[in-house]
Amino acid sequence: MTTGILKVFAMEELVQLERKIQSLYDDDLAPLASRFEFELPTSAKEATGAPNVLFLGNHSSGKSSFINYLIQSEVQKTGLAPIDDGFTIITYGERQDEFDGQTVVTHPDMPYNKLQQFGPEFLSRLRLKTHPNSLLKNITLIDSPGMIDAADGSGGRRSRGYDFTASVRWFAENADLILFFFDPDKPGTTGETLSVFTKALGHLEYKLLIIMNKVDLFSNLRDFARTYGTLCWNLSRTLQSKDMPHIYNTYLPNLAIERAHGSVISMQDFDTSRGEVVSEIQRSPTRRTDNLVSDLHKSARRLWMHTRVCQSISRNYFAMRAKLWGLTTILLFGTAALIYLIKDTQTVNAGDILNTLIGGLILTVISGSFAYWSGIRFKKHFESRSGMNLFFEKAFRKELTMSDRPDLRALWDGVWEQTASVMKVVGPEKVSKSRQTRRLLNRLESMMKEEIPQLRRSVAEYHKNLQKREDPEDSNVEQ
Ligand SMILES: Nc1nc2c(ncn2[C@@H]2O[C@H](COP(=O)(O)OP(=O)(O)O)[C@@H](O)[C@H]2O)c(=O)[nH]1
Ligand SMILES: [Mg+2]
Repeated sequence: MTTGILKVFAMEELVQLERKIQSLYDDDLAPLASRFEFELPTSAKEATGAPNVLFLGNHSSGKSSFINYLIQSEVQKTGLAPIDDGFTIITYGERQDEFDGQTVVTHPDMPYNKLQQFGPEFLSRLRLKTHPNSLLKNITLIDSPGMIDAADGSGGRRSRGYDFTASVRWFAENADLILFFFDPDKPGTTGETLSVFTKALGHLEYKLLIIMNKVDLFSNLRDFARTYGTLCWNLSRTLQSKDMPHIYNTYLPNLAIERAHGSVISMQDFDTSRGEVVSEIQRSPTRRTDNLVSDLHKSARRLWMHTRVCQSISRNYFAMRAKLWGLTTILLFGTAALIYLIKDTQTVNAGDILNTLIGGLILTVISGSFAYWSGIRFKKHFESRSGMNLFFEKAFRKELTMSDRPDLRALWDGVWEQTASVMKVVGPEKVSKSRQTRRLLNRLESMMKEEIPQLRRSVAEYHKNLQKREDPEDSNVEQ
């Protein structure tokens, strides 16, 4: 940890960066988003309060013990039997205190009123505890109930009385760091762990640390290797990212079992690993700013793609209409002009004129109906993925001909539904093409090219400086 003054100075730099991020959202993203009816994630605005560290994992994997170790106090109850069945938010307070769920979600100073959506069963198990440990001044810790093997596919809803997966998703989205605990007893994935990994943590892997805890329980290297292998195997089946995450192998020295002849495995590496986890926790304010930059980048790219596809749809729609209605108009005026020209010609009689008129009008009606039908058919594209894909390919033709661009296709995966529903409601006729819109889009592109990378560099620079300034003597936790 840094000394008091440095910490205040350091936090001030982060606050400045967060303000800058917020102003980019408000001044540049929001006006364009509202022109294109694009829903920006609200997470940037919800990110209030101290950075959050969320503890998840099997029951009795050591989550609560790790929290107690961090704040060097028995704040949370621990034990082998499942003790907690709700979430506990642990935050700074001048003295130790405890609040129930109802107070937490209705308190005007606490950023948790959205938790009401999970219902009374959830709230009756929610707690907020305050503690005077100074680590909590900058970081809020969130303990969770252990996973249970609910093989009924309800994501724990039936056995717990509330939607566990959805509540984990809420905490995970708002967390800056997620620690997922496993222990030698359960390196596998129980029904609930599987559901949490796939439904609640999808796309949040970048803030996830996997921890295999209680490694002091291994009596030999063979057991350790077998369990570690099982955990890797199970994770590779459940995690969506292709890269295997780093696994931190840790234990708590005060709880480690004493072996008569000492441990056969050297515990030194595990001590280092625990130190790394603690550093990551202490680094979570920086991580939070980094996550905010990532979120901003994600939103900017999504909005950019949505806007470009909407504009391409509108251009194609008007081009199609111009062609078909143009043809209809030419046919109509052509018929009128022909009749006007031939009406005084001696060789032409009234019957010929009538035939020309009927022929011309039939062609005009056919062309007009075709134009009308094409308009309806055009809008049918908004109802399917394959229909929308055509517009995506058109909007990004230049980029896609140069290379396959899996990054753009992956982005489109997450955007197309919103673009389709906006087009269905707003219609291609009403897409904004004003000069102001073009200016906002250019602005967005330059933000993605210059300001966002610059913000990232500032956060990295800040982190580097922080490490240099760090005073190992002034650590909160023995590592
Ligand atoms: N041997 C050993 N036991 C641990 C360790 N961490 C926690 N425990 C014990 O494991 C049990 C469950 O811990 P707890 O923190 O309640 O787990 P939680 O359900 O994940 O919150 C308790 O009896 C702890 O004393 C560890 O690193 N080594
Ligand atoms: Mg616990």
